Amino acid sequence: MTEPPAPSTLRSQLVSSVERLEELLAKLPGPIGKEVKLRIGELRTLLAEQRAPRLAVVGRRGSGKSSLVNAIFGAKIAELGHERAMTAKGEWHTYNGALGALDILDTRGLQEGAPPEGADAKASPLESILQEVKTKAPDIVLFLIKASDVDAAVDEDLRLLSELSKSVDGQYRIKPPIVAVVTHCDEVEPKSVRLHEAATEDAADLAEKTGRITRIERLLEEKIRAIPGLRDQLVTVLGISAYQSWRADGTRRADERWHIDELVSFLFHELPDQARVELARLAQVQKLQIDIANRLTLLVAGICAAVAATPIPVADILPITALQVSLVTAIGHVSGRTVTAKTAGEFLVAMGVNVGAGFALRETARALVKFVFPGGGMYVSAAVAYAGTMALGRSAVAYFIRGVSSEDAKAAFSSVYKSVKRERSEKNDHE
Ligand SMILES: Nc1nc2c(ncn2[C@@H]2O[C@H](COP(=O)(O)OP(=O)(O)O)[C@@H](O)[C@H]2O)c(=O)[nH]1
Ligand SMILES: [Mg+2]
Repeated sequence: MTEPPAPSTLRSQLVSSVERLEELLAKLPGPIGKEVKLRIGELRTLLAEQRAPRLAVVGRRGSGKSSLVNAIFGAKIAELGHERAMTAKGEWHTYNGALGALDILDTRGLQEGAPPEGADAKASPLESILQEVKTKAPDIVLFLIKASDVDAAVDEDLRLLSELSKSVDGQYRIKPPIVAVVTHCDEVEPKSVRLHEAATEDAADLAEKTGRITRIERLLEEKIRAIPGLRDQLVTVLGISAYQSWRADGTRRADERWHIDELVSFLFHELPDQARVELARLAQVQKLQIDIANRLTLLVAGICAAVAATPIPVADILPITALQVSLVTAIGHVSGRTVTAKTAGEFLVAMGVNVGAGFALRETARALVKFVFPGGGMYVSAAVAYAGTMALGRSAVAYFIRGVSSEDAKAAFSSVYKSVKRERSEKNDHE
């Protein structure tokens, strides 16, 4: 068995496939080249320029900042501060999970008692945070507050939020989106009602609890919208539970998370493209992974169709096939799996390309030309290239993200191929 390649190796494979595309682009004439160029630009941003999402997290000690990081990863990545403030300094820290990384600016609360160990006693919390904003701009500012604190004075917390936002605007000329998070919602009355097991709870009790949570969300929203500097940046106010508990041996004892996927979806939509693949992958939110995979599929299918419409010899069609292999690799990557070009080639074989054991990718690519481009002549119609790529993308989503069997993925391939091809041909007949 060979070791799976490191994420950085996979990333560089994605980068080189985008670069190969750019070389191919140089061979395409006029107007087609321009459209393809736009699509490649998008692919480059999504795949080749990937980076960790940068989140500034504002909230008092104990509001659940570290827990939220763990809730997004679904694993114990950040240390919880049960007794003392664990967060030493308000500074950027990269949390690395098995499937990706988050860049977190974890602030310490403004009204801390004893400064945490290692904290710079001279710099005020606000100063140290503003200092960190100079090194990197956050993509999103998260404001965390316990459900039971929303009623009390939150002015100090909102002042910090305001200063942080002003500082980002002043330095980068961007007003960062703000996502307000009401934490510890599981502890809202009636306490015994379990949000994470809502289906088995008494409906009236559950409604009472969620009703209370909604009122807390609205109250916080009013307070934030009352501040002119924050009003327009507020994306949403969302109640969550981030509670997870681990035993000393590292195994998880309890998972009482609630609304974390919803929160991750809000973050996803506010992030720049460069950071979206990373979030969808590390947070394992299927819907977002499918969103990205479908977008990649459309982009690559469009490029393949444009290339097929250009009269170029079959030798140049091979790079298209390599691109389709890259599409499968990229979809595998988004799903959180390690999919090399070889594995992707094997997937294509499983989709119906019959080659002998011990094939080289190059052989697969040749076989594919016949398969994806039935008839396999010198020229391939745009409709066929488009339908083949769409079918590959959809079957890769079914297999790698939804986790269906390879038989079902193959069935998806055939049905998508047929229907897209029919649509495309009809469309062309009417043009
Ligand atoms: N019940 C409940 N406890 C939480 C939640 N979020 C955090 N906690 C607990 O609150 C305490 C402080 O959390 P922590 O993440 O360290 O807060 P931080 O100081 O803001 O980083 C820990 O004991 C957590 O287990 C939540 O949503 N529900
Ligand atoms: Mg903490």
